[in-house]
Amino acid sequence: MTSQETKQKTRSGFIAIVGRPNVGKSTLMNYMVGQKVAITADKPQTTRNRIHGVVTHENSQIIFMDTPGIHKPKHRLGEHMVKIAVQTLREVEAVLFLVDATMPKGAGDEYIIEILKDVKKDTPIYLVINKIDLIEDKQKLLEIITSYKDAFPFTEIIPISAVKGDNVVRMRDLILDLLPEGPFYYPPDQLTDHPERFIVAELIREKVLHLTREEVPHSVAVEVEQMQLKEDRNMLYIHAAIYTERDSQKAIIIGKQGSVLKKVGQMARLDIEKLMGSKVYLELWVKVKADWRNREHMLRNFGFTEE
Ligand SMILES: Nc1nc2c(ncn2[C@@H]2O[C@H](COP(=O)(O)OP(=O)(O)OP(=O)(O)O)[C@@H](O)[C@H]2O)c(=O)[nH]1
Ligand SMILES: [Mg+2]
Repeated sequence: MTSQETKQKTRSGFIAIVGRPNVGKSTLMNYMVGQKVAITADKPQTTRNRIHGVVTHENSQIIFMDTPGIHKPKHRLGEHMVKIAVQTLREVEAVLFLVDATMPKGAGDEYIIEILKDVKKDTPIYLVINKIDLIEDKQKLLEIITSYKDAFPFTEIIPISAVKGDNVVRMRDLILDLLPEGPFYYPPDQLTDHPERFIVAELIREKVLHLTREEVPHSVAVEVEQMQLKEDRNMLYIHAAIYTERDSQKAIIIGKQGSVLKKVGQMARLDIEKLMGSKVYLELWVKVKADWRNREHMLRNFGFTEE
């Protein structure tokens, strides 16, 4: 083999990121990718789909698969979400099982560990202890490590901070080392599998998540109905509908004299402009679709299909 041929060999692999809701899976993936490809929020069940985050480094490509947090589902949407997460474990090069350093190992984590026992033999499974920036007493970290060590033979235990980036590059390098020879699945400049339309809808949903509380954020789905670039004015026109389940939730999302909806629009517009690199005109509607999270055809319509 000539040195030229050696040089052109590429390596690649799919890496699953799983864990309970709110532990920082999407934050970690965004940090790795270097751009927001998945929305994040200080609320459980933010991510609802599997989202690829592509990291191309020299002759290697890692495809991270961010997944919905594994939880006890209360409606069909939740069932879909958990199914997606569990299915992701089937064909991957390695698994990152993320936990929150500020929380002791609970029943939810133990449930996931049981699922991990069914992962194909010889697949490296890393325990990634996230949010270590919030831990002052290092003894606490040791206690967490011990409690997990006894529960499963993890390939390695890696404490990180996905927000600060502590230890994240080291973890990326560990993953790069285990990639087998394989093709690039994405062009090197592509960062995610979802179209811009999906990310736009997610960014709008993220703002609703940030600005509302309790059941309201979870009752929301966003559909981009129209997205059109008016070349002459270098302006992207976007019409999107925010679906919710009840009139009372609709009223909260709109807010007094439209104040909440206005804020959602302003914040989302800034993010979308950053993403698209053009000026954005964003028009939002709030609509009610009773019990959509339990209605199969609505779920399909919003893109929560079996894969
Ligand atoms: N302090 C601190 N906060 C973090 C860290 N990583 C994530 N967070 C915060 O934790 C919250 C949840 O983060 P997400 O990335 O949305 O969590 P997730 O695991 O994707 O959640 P789901 O999609 O609901 O399953 C957000 O408020 C993040 O800013 C970290 O390393 N340190
Ligand atoms: Mg997430």
